[in-house]
Parts: sequence; C-alpha cells; structure tokens
Amino acid sequence: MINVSEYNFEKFSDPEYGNLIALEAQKSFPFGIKRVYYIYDVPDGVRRGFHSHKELHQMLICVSGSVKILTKTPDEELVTELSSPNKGLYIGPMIWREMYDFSPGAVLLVIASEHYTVSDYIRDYDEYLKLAENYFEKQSD
Ligand code: T46
Repeated sequence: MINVSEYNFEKFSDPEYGNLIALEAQKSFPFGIKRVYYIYDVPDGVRRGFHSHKELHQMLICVSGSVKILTKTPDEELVTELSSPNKGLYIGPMIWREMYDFSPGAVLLVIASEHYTVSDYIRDYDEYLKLAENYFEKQSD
C-alpha cells in the first residue's frame, strides 16, 4: 500500500542473555527521528487514532504484546497485526490510521520524524478524503 510498509528489524539473539534490536535513523528506516512516544495500558475494546497526518513519517513497533493497525487511503485499506518487537509498520503522509485490539500489557512504541504539531493532524474523515484524493492524484502524475 502506498506510504505504508512492513519492516523486519535485525534481532541480536543470545540464548543465554536474550534479544536486542537496535534502530538507527536513516539506516533502519528512511527518516530522521525528532520524537518518540509510547502508548500503553490501553483498556480492552478501545480504538485509538482516527486521523491522518499531512507530512509526518512514523514507525510503529509493538515492543510488548500485540495490536492491530488499520491503515486506509481513499482506495485501499489494510490491517496489520504487530505482535513482535522486531516488526515495524512504517506509515507515511496522508494515511488514515486506527489502532485497536491492544492485548493486555501491550506497549506500542512510535518513532516520529517531527515534533508534535497539532496542525499536521487531519481528524475529520470527510476532510481527509478530500485532501487524500488530491494528494494521491498528484502522486500518480
Ligand atoms: C499517531 C498514532 C499512532 C502530545 O502532547 N504529544 C505527542 O507527541 C502525542 C503523540 C500526543 N500528545 C497528546 C495529544 C493528546 O492530548 O496526547 C494525547 C493523546 O493523543 P492522540 O489522541 O492523538 O493519540 P492517538 O493514540 O489517537 O494517536 C497517536 C498520535 O497522536 C498519532 O500521531 O499516528 O498515535
């Protein structure tokens, strides 16, 4: 799906000492890092997100437990389950997203290309559809 892709990060495993995953900006994924946040203790049945970003690039990693991510454009939709700390979901600009089915104790780590900017959010779905149709039309030119 355009502006959405799955990543499998290299895992350094040691049967005696456990696992380690290292992520580096521009090397592990194609953007710089300006912000990191994490979502946890999400009550059963809660669905979050319901927005798109105009310009933000993000990498979502469920470092503990599991969560489902719905990503959507005006033409396509995709559900990705994140259930391993070595799997990442890249979400680029103009993708509608919803996060749900958080398992008990799940921790969703998000690495973001920009500082928190309220004006980058599109929270109204009808407005999203208009802007996204225009955005993806230009992409295919
Ligand atoms: C996204 C998905 C995956 C801040 O003050 N700074 C921040 O960096 C963030 C991310 C949030 N906040 C505040 C704004 C709200 O008062 O935290 C509160 C909850 O944020 P929001 O309702 O936007 O959370 P989600 O889970 O719906 O969405 C978040 C990110 O906001 C969003 O960029 O892509 O996770």
